Amino acid sequence: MAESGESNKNKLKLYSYWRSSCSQRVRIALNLKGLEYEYIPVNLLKGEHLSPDFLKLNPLGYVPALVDGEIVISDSFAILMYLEEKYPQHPLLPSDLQKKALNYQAANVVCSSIQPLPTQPLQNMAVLKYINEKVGPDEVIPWVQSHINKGFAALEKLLKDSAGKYATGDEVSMADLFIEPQIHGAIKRFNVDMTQFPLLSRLHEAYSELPAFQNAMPENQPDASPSSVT
Ligand SMILES: N[C@@H](CCC(=O)N[C@@H](CS)C(=O)NCC(=O)O)C(=O)O
Repeated sequence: MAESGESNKNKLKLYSYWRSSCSQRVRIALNLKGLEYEYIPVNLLKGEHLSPDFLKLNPLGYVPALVDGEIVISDSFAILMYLEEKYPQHPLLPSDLQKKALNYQAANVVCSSIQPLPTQPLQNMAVLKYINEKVGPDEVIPWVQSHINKGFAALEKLLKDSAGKYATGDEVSMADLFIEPQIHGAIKRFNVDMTQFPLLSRLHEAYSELPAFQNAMPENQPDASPSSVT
């Protein structure tokens, strides 16, 4: 059904790239909260994130960016915190302070310790390109794997006493939104041996059964290009 101009204007807009893990975690949150959004693809391989129009949304030139009316937010953590306050349905943070802190910690293990190294497909493309050219193409995968392994080993220890069905209990929470896209990239792109990580493997299995996670998967996005090599 065609939408009226007015309802389209009010709809959330997500600037996303199918394979971006940062975009994936926001897609999961939008799905969990039952928020409809317009998906606006930004092709990183074509450099669309560096276009003058996109740089107006995020001067750093990274996806994702969320537009909610007049409000523009361009960092996945900030977007999740914003969504959590503005759309409190399906809370992403437990009220228990210790569990809440654990969620922040797990999220930051992924986005500050693992990801910037860079260990995500298309994360810090310039750094991957630099390693490829200056150190050698055969070094990229082992180097990335070693950093993912270190972060995953830390997550296994961090979550061992709190995990239930999901990372910090029996409800999906923010930690899960960071963990799943990282595991997905580790398996699909970097051939990480997940048998070393039984807890994360179990969580990955549990996420695969949830529609909010399934619909957010890279391969289920409108701009997905399965033939793409990066
Ligand atoms: N801290 C940012 C990082 C965003 C980010 O690194 N996005 C990647 C995709 S996952 C990107 O746009 N990379 C483009 C590039 O490296 O040029 C967030 O969490 O949103």
